[in-house]
Formats: sequence, C-alpha cells, structure tokens
Amino acid sequence: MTTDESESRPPVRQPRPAALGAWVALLAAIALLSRPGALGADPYELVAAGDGFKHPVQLTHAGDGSGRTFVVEQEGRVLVMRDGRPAETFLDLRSKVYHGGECGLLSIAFHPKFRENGRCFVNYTSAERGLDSIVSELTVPKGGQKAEPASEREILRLAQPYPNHNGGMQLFGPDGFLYIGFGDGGAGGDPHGHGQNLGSLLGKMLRIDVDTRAPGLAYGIPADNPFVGTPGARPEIWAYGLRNPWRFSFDPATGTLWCADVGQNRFEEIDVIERGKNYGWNVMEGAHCFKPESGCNTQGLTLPAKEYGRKKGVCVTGGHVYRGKAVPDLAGAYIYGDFGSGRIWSLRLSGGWVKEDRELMHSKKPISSFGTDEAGELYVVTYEGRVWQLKKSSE
Ligand SMILES: [Ca+2]
Repeated sequence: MTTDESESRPPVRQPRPAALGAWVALLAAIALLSRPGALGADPYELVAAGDGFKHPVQLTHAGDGSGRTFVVEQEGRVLVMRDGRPAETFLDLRSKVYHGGECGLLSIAFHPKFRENGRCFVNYTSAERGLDSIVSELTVPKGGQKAEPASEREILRLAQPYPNHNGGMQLFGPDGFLYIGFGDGGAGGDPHGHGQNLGSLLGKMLRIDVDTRAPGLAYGIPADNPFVGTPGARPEIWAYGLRNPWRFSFDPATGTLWCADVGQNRFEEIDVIERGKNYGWNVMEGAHCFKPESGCNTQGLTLPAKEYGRKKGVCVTGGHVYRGKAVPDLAGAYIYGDFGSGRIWSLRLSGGWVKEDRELMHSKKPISSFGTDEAGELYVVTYEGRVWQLKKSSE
C-alpha cells in the first residue's frame, strides 16, 4: 500500500512502515502547530470503534445476517471484532503467509451465498516458492464458526517479481463473480511493462467465476469478459493499466466499481472501473504522461475520475460509496483517504465529471483501509491497530 521510489529492488525488500510512521508523526506535529484550534472544527469525526489489532488491512462483513464484523491482520489472521476488541479467530493462516511491507494476508471475500455454503476466499503472499500471490478458497464446516485451514484449495497463483504492488483486494461483484486486483508486480515505474501487457495478470483487475471451472483452471471464465478470444490476452482480465489497486469497492446501490490506484511519485488516482478499459499505467500516472514524460500516446486510455498530488498525500486508500444511515449527508458519496497524510475526502460524480470533491477531515492517521459493516456503516482502519467509525461531529 505504500508508494515507493523509482529504483528497482531485489526481493525481498522490507517495507517502510517505520519510515512512514515517522513521516506521519512529523506531519501530525506540523498540522497541530499550524492549526488554529478553535476555528473550523471538522464537521465529521472518527469515533474509536476498535483496538488491539496487529497491522489491520481490511474490515468487512460476511453478508450472512450474523452481524459479524471481520478484521484482517496482515500477518495472516482474520478476527471477529466484538465490542471493539478482537473476539474470535475466524481464520489463522499465519504459518502460510509471508508478511511485511506490502506482503501478507491482504483480503478476504465471502461468497454471496456464504450463509449456505460457508465458502470464503483469501488473497495472500506466500514465500513458499519464491514470492507468489495466492488466491485460495476455504470453507466453514456446516454449523461451524471458523474457516477450516485444512480446507484450503488454491485457485490462482501468480509469481510476483518484486515484493511491492501486490494489490490483493478481492470481492464479489453484484454479478456474483469474484473481482481480484493485482498490482504491476512492483519495483518502480513498472519495469517489465505489465500494466499494458494483456498477456500478464499483473497490473489488472480480474473477474473470475468461482462456481464453475474452465478446462485446466480452478475457476471459470465469465463468457462476457472483454478479452475472451483475444489472442495473447488472458481471459481473466476485466480492466487493465493499473499500478497498485490496493483497495476497491462496489457501490451497493448502483454496482459502480470504484478503485483507488496508488501512484508512483506524483499523482494518486481514483478510477471508475469499467469493462475492458485501459487505465493508463505505465504510459500515464494519473492524468499525466509517465512514459515518455511528455507527448505520450493517450489514445484509448481512460483518465482518472479524480487525482491528487503530493500536497494532499502520498498513497491513496480506496473507500466506499456511503450507503449507511448514521451520516445522511454523505449518502451516495464515495469516501476515500490517504495512508500517508490521513486526509479523508468525499467525491461525487455526475456523468463522469466531478460534482463534489470535499475534504472531510485531516485525520493524520495511517489509513490502511475503509470498510463497512452489515448495516452499511463506514469504518476507517488504521495500520497501527485501530478501527474508527466515521460520524458527524457531535457538537
Ligand atoms: Ca491510471
């Protein structure tokens, strides 16, 4: 989830949470000093909702009517949060997960019929054979409350050339297919050109069918995937030209797929992902030429719905279109933030154009993820171990 400089690094690089942490602390100190305390209190606040997690990177629910909220720890556990604390272990894959930096257990997705079939899907980094991203399925035994580690069935394995930009988010769309985001493979600048290479799963949004199996695959290919039948292209691809789609989500009301794509050195971006589109990387970073630096060929590329530069943040974290009840004035707005600066914004589009673009707060927290509970309320997950609920300020 971190941004990085442009040099290549050999595997396995340890990331920079410490450096980022110091940077965030410095930013916080500067912001406190320069802020006239009494003036312009934020209209929104983050209310403490959970604590005691180790490097949490996702918060989600199972959609099974149980009301459970799950928190994914990068080291390899999925915990049920109750009364603001880690209450039960839903899944422990720590013995299989290679973690650190941008590696680790990066997400869990519950099958749309999880309540009936107990199937869930994880995305994690394994060091078992070099450095691989693994998508696998696990099952909760009938009547059980936990995913059984022995039930693990590997669905997809993708060799990672570098330890960063693993993407790692996956979730089911309203169409029942599993969407998986993979980054460009890492290093800096996409040295192997994965983003634009339709023969690679790196730098892509994938769409697969976990309820069927195509010949030779552990999953099915939806017939209307855009590159089915295109010579040299992987049929799993739904959209391409992504750098590191760390977090994305579907608007539960409209089905729109919102994705935050982490930038290189200059621009962070928000994309609305649509079938078969090319989101530009590494020809473009945001709405600007990257390779070459000027005069790049932008034909056929889809520009971000929104971008921001280094004055606002360094590493975008995708959020959700708010469909909860606690903050009515945010209904229908896409809420997202930045891992480095802790700023949180709302964005509304109309006909593809930005209609509203508002900073809700400058939290100064290392936002690793946003998540929703079963009621649609929005939470902010911060990397140092906490969960917060976004609410209207109480005053
Ligand atoms: Ca782009």
